[in-house]
Amino acid sequence: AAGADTPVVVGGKNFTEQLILSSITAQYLDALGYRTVLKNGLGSTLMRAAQVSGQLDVVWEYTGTSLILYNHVNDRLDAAATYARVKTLDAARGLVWLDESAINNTYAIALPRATAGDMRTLSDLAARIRRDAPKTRHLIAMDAEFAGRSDGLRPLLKQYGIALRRRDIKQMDPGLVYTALKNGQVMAGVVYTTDGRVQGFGLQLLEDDEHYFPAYRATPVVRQATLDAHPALAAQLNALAAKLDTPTMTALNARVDIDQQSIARVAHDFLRKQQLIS
Ligand code: PBE
Repeated sequence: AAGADTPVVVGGKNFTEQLILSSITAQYLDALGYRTVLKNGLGSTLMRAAQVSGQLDVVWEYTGTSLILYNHVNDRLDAAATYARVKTLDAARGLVWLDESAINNTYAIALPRATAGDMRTLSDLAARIRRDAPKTRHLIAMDAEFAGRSDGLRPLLKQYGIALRRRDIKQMDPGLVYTALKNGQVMAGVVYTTDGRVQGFGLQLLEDDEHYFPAYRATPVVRQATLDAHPALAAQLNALAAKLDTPTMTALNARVDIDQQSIARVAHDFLRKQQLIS
């Protein structure tokens, strides 16, 4: 049975922000005296399944991801209602949404600033693709997860009336999207708005003027059984979530992807600076 000495397993996905958040969490809990195990590098669906089945105790999940991808709710709710709904729905699976951080990491379509011209919105992009000659290629880079997600590519194209050819969709590892944009190998790419390379590589984000994407607030999600075994854990993780917002997270992401510092060091420096560890 789970007890106070049972290790706390911290999960994470397979992109920079998630590697940092899971490392921060594991180092923080270690310093507080927990035994922790770190299991990151997972895709969203796998991470979710692993937590539901009890293999992961603590993860950072995004509100909109849980609403649409895991809980199959397709209504577009505001940020507060999205959080409230996933908190209620996940409670039924024994998962507790702690306090939301102020990190909103949404998807966006980006172009190199030099080639964006006067395009500012996704509607501008749709108009441009419609206007181009039928033979024009419109290569768009994205990770495989986005290409298949129910809050991802297909419904986005439908909502904006964009007709993309299958051969124009270039799937790659999440981090390679930024390289492809930087090197001009694609016209556009699907990026994460808190990624340090948006600013670092001079990318122009197109505004989601039809409000397709939900709020994606990063929040610690913990199994109820884990909270029962560790009564102080919820307050400790809430104290951590309170220190994180979009500018802070974006700066941490940039230290890894632009300044090439190690995940572990960036995580450690953050915890020290916030006086969460000594
Ligand atoms: N996101 C954007 C995705 C990847 C980055 C936070 C919406 C997710 O992990 O759910």
